[in-house]
Amino acid sequence: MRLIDGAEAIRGDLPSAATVTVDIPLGAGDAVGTGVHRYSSLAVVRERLAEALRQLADTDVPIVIGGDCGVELAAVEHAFAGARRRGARLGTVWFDAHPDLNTPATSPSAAFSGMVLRALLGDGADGLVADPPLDPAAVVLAGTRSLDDGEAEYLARSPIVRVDADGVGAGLGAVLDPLGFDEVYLHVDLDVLDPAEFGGVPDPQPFGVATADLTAAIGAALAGRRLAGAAITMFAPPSPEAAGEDLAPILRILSALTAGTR
Ligand SMILES: [Mn+2]
Repeated sequence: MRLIDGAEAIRGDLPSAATVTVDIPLGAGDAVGTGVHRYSSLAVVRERLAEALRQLADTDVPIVIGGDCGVELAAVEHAFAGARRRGARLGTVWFDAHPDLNTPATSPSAAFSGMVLRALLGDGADGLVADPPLDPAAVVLAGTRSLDDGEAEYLARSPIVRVDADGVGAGLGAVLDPLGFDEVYLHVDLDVLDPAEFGGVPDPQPFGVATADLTAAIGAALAGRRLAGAAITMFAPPSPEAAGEDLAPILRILSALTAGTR
């Protein structure tokens, strides 16, 4: 429920003419034997978000406001399909304290939010995986610092590029330049930020990124690369007062992202 409060708080500061609301099922949903908690609801969310994104013009750059990271399945697939149509090479930058690389078999929680990047790479429950999958060599993890065992094992044999929290800043451009992306998708889980600067997330992790460094990194990612899409996820304020305090950094992040849409 806090994630709903968070999304509503952000919506209050967005221009209504440029905002589309995607209703999600209110029921908890069922795992239907997949090992993914709330699978049936997640499948509906994916479908509804994909449909809302299909209504946009090819030149529109959607910024999806979560919700948890699970929204990224439809959001990144949409950006990837657009980049393919444009003949552009798309890179995905995952600003997140967690890599979200579990499968139903490795996940300690069965929460899809911790599996969504792996699902985008093609591994996961039928009906909740990207087809075609992303190329792992076109994925950059930025600010990741909390890995489950299965995720660490997967990363050890994956070409995914990793940038530590200390490396998230204007220097991200130097990491991205040799990778040759024409366009980028920017995933921003707010828990990439340091808890001292931002508290309103369900699973805060110490030693995170300063807001100023994150906005500098977004600017660097968008220097010479088109923004194909973005998302801001995991805003879960414990109270309306706390939501008000956390809105300032969120608006700075949104502003850095939308600078790439102009
Ligand atoms: Mn996270």
